[in-house]
Amino acid sequence: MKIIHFVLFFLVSVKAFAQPAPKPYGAIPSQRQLAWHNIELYGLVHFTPTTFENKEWGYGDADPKTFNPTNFDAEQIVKSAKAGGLKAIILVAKHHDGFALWPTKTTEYNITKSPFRNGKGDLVKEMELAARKHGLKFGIYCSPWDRNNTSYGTDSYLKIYQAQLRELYTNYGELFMSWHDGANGGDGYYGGAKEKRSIDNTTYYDWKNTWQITRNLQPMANIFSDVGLDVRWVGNEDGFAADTSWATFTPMPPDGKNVAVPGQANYPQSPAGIKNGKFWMPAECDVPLRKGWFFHANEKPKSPEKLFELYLKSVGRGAGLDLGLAPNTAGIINDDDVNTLSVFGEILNKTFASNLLIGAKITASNTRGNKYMPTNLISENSQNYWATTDDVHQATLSLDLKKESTFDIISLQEFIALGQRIDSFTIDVYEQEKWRQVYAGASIGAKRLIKLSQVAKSNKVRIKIKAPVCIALSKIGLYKYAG
Ligand code: FUL
Repeated sequence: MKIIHFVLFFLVSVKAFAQPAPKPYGAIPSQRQLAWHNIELYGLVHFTPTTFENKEWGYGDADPKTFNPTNFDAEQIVKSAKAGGLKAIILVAKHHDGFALWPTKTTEYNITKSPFRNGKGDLVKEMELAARKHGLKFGIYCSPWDRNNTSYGTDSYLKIYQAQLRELYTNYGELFMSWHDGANGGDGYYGGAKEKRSIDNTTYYDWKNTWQITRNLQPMANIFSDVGLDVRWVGNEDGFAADTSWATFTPMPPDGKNVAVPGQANYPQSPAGIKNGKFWMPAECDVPLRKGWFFHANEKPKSPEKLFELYLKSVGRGAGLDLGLAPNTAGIINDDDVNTLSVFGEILNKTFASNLLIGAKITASNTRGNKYMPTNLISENSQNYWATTDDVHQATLSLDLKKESTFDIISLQEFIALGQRIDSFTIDVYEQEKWRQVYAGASIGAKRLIKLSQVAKSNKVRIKIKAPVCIALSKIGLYKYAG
């Protein structure tokens, strides 16, 4: 008898305390994508002869001597980015004008032919070292389209482009991203030919093999393009994803085409992603701080409030925010950009400095077991989460703040290592002795930031969640906008 009791007790204990983790649902992120999700906010630096020509797309004919910043300061650029809360920098090592900012062996059209550091400079290295010194990750954008190169349009150019990627992948440490643009072919200088060269972008860059170089040399670099492989373009350069956003996506050719490649993709679906899409392929929202990607003295930076709005509409919709930074002709970030970045950074810091739920009582209508308690939702440990039992696909979280608090931002994060599971939720706030629904949404994903239309004053919040499978929610937070 005793043994039977012991066995029963053991089985009950196992069920209560050692519930296995929920099974993953649909496409799930890789380790490199999970690392990217943690970064959330980063910058894209454009600084080439095009800056000195005051253009957005250099034709490829600028004399290398025009690249002559009087006061280039990689640390000033990185520190400005850091003040704005940016966690990483992507440098445009070569833009469409074809000018290489590093001493490449692949083309004469490079920084050693400019007065920069008396022809001995390597701007990619300077940016990499500055980024690492200040704790930012580093990534690279090398434009496939090259309006300077005489070989562009012929087979031999692919070898040049791939050799450039190899140089960049081997000499600048671990890269968090390799950024691949969709602008392909057109008119250019092309070694003096000054003509229009069209390429078939479905085959010309041999993306399958080209990206294999990335995988081999930089296994942690997230490949960004219109069609992933790791991060997809959101489909606009305005800095926002759709209100309902899925990290999953299935790249498909547009109507009348048969191959989905950078420059040709199912763009109408890019802002929202595709629910239950084939691949984990979250969106990146790239948007310049000013109007253009390159510096133009007559343009002004966006306001800190506008940046915060874009942050809510990108990072707050499970995407990344890639903010274009444009050094001026001196080679530094302009004062007004520095100012807007640092005010934005302060707003971010102050707003999210303390979660009003710390110390609150959090209960759930269902819990999977001891390891998955709702208290995990406010723990520091990102590996902890609250989950329901396999058969429970709807649950309510009750948040008792113990005292009346003022808030207008609610943050929700799924435990995305197990996929994007949740497909609807509502938020109610208890005010004047009754519940008021303040929000109804669909997707959550890596992070969902909800800004209430009016500030709530309440001591109780209720969140109802639904999913086609059991729920796995990682974190929740209540905050007050500090702008
Ligand atoms: C675009 C390019 O054509 C722009 O010049 C810029 O580099 C932007 C980030 O990507 O597609």
